[in-house]
Amino acid sequence: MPAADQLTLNDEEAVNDAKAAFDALTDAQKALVPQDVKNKLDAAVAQIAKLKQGAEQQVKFVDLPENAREFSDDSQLFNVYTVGIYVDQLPENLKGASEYYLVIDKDADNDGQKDEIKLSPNPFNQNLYSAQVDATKYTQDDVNNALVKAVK
Ligand SMILES: [Ca+2]
Repeated sequence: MPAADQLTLNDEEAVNDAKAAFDALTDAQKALVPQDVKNKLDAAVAQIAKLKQGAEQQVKFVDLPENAREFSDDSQLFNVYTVGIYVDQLPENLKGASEYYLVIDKDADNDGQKDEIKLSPNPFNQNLYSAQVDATKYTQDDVNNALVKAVK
């Protein structure tokens, strides 16, 4: 097993197996396991949890529950899509953030980074965060496949 800071989510199964094997030991057997091995296992378990949390804080827009997202194609009239998320309907790990962004896998502004569009709280409904996405730069698929990023 690699050191904790070298772990990736590909190591999740190996870490879980190691943890399960350790947990299956009797207390007497556990006492015989050197402390540095226990520390390494604890660090690995914590690191995997951290990696998972990081990964889960970004969910594809289209993968959000249906009542947590709103998409309105206003491209005919205004050349925009209106995109919204309902915070109280989001998966637990996305709730309670101070800022939400739509991360689109395109670089229309040519800054070398994926484009991030900030979703702003609606002044009349704090539960709704929304943005108008430029339909001349992005397709509906771009929006559906965009990641909703929560910044705590
Ligand atoms: Ca960009």
